[in-house]
Amino acid sequence: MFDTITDSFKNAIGKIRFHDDEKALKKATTELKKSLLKSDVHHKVVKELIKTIELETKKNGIGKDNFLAALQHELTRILTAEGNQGFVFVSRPPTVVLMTGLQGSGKTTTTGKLAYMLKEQKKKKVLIAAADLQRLAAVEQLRQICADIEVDLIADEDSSPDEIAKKALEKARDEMYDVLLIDTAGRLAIDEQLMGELERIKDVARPDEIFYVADAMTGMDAVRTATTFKEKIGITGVVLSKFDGDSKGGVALGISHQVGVPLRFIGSGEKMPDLEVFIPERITNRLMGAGDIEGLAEKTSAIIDEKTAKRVASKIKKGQFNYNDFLEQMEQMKKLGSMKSIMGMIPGMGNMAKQIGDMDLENSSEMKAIKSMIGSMTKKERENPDLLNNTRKRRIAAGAGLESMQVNRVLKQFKNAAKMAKKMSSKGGMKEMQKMMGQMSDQGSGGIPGLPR
Ligand SMILES: Nc1nc2c(ncn2[C@@H]2O[C@H](COP(=O)(O)OP(=O)(O)OP(=O)(O)O)[C@@H](O)[C@H]2O)c(=O)[nH]1
Ligand SMILES: [Mg+2]
Repeated sequence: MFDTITDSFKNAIGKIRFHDDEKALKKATTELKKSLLKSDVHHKVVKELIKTIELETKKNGIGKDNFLAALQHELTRILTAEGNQGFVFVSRPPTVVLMTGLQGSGKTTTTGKLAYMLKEQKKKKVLIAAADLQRLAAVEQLRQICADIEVDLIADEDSSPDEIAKKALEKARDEMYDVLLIDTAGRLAIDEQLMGELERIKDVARPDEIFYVADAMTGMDAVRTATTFKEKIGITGVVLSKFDGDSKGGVALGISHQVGVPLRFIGSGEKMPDLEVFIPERITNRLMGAGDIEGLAEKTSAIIDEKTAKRVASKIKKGQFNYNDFLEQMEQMKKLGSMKSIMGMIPGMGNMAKQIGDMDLENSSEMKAIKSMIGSMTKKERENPDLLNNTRKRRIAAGAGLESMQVNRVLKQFKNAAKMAKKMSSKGGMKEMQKMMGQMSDQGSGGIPGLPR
């Protein structure tokens, strides 16, 4: 997320020294301007941003620190719009959210992602209402999503959308749900019929929030349609979906400021964990290459429980990390979402995130081979792979559809990895790790050994 923009910020910052003159400042802001425009940030937003940064830096004295401070300050200002940030719960539950947007923008997927986030990270009881009766398979799609994430659904193909909304609200109140998310039908374009339907749902559901889900890949259209929705039915938040497909990313920078409604979440993939909270200060840090430790901690703490983490750490230290632990860790990793978005949150790892790209660790051929291999092993063998003799190795290879050689290679790799992890977890191990990371980023685009690019 924001790789290109973060890079261009680095370039601009590099043009100005600790103490410098107006010419250098001009160079830096020109560079900034050029790259922001190239990233599709709206020209009016860019102009405003540059002008303020120049003024502020001059006022405080031209130099790197003041330039950075001005950039940080101005970015946060542009990213902030009046209203709530993140997900806000009302004091008397349920918090009711109406999900709106054009056809195919990602409403249903985002509804599922939000429910998943609230359930997993905030431990909330969530109800989803299927108020989309336009598209034939819409209810079925939502049913599938709800089954996957184990969230309750209220649906009834024979009722009108506003009747469903009414029933859902009653159910949510009676059964003490914390949150009710109402998924609605999309239209190809903004028309009276759609707005009428949304108005009727709004009247009965009295939502605390109305989210507009915009497809990031539609660029400036996302800004235009969000503005129309704001004027016609009054939205309180924007969610940018499919941000993973928008390599430039500039729309996210300008949209809150342009629409006058805060951007609340960003969809960064097709899977349920692929939703990021958009908090301006944190995004500014990320844009300036400082990562987002707060966001990372929030994401991981709810998913990786401390007890398991400690148990695994102690096993690693003792060199006892085995295939059962490995499978368990892989399951937990899945809940964190895409590797790329996680890497981007770690300070200094932005570059690596770019190299990893859209690699799907879970579905990579290596991971598939390892998984099917582990599947063919007995519980005892998973705990202690040294038990495997050649006959068993051949059997396992046959069971997993692999060559014996491949099985041997994976076993060896795993053993080495466990050894390495043991070493790292010892005193001074972390230092070595940092040294290694340092060397890797010095290589620039040299890539990570062993990882496909
Ligand atoms: N890559 C990517 N795909 C997404 C994201 N969000 C949604 N999609 C995909 O976009 C397509 C449409 O998503 P839906 O959630 O069905 O969209 P919708 O707005 O509910 O569509 P209608 O109900 O037909 O109006 C699906 O194939 C989703 O998997 C995202 O953040 N990233
Ligand atoms: Mg839908």
